[in-house]
Amino acid sequence: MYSKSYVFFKRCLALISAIMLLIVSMDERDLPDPDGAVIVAKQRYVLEDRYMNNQGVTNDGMYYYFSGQKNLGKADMQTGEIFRINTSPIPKELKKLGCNHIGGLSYHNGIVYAAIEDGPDYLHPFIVLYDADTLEYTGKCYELPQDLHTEGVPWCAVDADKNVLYTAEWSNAAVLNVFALDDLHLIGTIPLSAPIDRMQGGEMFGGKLYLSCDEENDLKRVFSVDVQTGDVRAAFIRNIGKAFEAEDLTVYADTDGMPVFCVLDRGARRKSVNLTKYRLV
Ligand SMILES: [Ca+2]
Repeated sequence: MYSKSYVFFKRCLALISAIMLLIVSMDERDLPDPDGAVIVAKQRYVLEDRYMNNQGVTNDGMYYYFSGQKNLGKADMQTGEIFRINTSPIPKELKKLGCNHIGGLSYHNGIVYAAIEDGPDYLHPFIVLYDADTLEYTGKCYELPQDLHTEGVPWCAVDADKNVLYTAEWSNAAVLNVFALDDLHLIGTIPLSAPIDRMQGGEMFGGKLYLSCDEENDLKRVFSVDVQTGDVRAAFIRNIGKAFEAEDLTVYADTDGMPVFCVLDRGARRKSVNLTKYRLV
């Protein structure tokens, strides 16, 4: 049996949460529509939930995996509810090196690949592997070449078809870095047809790498990269405004096999974290 005070506390929390969700939805009511895509759903996270998922997102078709700066979370894709968290996932040996920030995530074959960096020094970029079931550290982590990640490693994306993982410089990246998925050794680089700035996260779908970029304008476009040729295109324009900070994205196939893009943003004045779902038009 729960005590009366606990029940009262939970009811107060639910009420505050409902009020916050109302305020946030009012703040966002005048946002313009996206170009090249339509919004099909939006999940808003407020109060303590927004600390669990303000950096990274990936999915396995059934669950979302989220990162905050210092934690991991797992949520049901049907409800969006976060039901499992790991509040101390950064391995001790990485903390000793100054690693303090979990960025973008990418799921493959029961493993969540996490980009972890050591700001503001950015001397030790790592990819750390977590058990997707438990969110616990698997004991496997790989330090990446620092000269290819001079501003840290804000994201990573697994390409299961090619058995590789991609990263890039955060600012004005001219190439994608390509690592073997088995042991994360550097295979090479893919020159991009145009530099991409402020990349916050990515995911593969249909042979293309899709990237969420925190552009310093109101567009906040999602770009696609053909990983065969390095050809860069704007996939769609989100039009969410400078007040939002674009974070990682993930993609899944709908019942017709078409992509659904789920993009994380920190909302205006960071009152919420939004997971917005888009379909291409
Ligand atoms: Ca991702």
